[in-house]
Amino acid sequence: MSAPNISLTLYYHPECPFVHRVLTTLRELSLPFDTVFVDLDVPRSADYLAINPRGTVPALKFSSPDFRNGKETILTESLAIIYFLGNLFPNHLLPAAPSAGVVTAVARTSIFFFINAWENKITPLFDKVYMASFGDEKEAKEVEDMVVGAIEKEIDPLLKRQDEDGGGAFLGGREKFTMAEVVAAPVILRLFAFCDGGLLPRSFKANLLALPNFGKWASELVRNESLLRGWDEAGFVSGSRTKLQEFKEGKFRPKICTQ
Ligand SMILES: N[C@@H](CCC(=O)N[C@@H](CS)C(=O)NCC(=O)O)C(=O)O
Repeated sequence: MSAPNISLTLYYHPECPFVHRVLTTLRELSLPFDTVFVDLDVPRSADYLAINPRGTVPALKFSSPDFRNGKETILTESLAIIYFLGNLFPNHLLPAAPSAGVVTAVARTSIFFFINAWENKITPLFDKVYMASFGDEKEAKEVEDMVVGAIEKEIDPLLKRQDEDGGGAFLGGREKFTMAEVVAAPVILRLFAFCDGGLLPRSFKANLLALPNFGKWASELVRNESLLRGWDEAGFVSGSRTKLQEFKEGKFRPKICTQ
């Protein structure tokens, strides 16, 4: 089965890692979509709050003749949006539907387990990573130890190769991204960019890459074409450096991505 007849509009901001999950999913699935930019530096308009009362991006508007006679429907929250997209038709991000039996059920469950661990144990730490790039060396080192420790404990064991796995780089030894990679990749990309750009210690990236399973996985992950399309690493780093300078001069208060 191929992609259904559906029209998709993504409300986005280019720097947002949660939006980046949705963009990566749309590209992995080769789904056409329109975009609407949402300015996060100003209060959200009444029009946007009608779309997403939380005021956050991403939000996805869709319509299809197959659903409510083509009436427009809104989805919010990155995990809900990518889950919806991943269920539109059979694809590599989620193994085929549960009717396929125990093997497929286990495969889907391992992806769900990974996403659950990432969202509960790792995503909340990234506000601290962002703040550490504005802080001093001691603070950066503390955050490095905390994040590397959490990834080693919660994530690295989930990436250990099992007997039944394939030989590819991604979860379950797959050759292509699953939804687990889609969820984690945008913040790993940003964290590595901060380290390479001198906004966080280089040891932070080196220690993550030294983890037995996470290291190889993450180094393959950040090469994915759907993830990198339109990604302006130099612009991201220089924009962050400017904000850091403004922060040090007391002119800028960082806005924190809320969950
Ligand atoms: N849990 C949400 C988080 C979305 C989020 O925090 N987006 C940030 C941008 S990265 C945002 O819209 N911030 C604006 C605000 O909090 O006012 C998701 O997964 O979609």
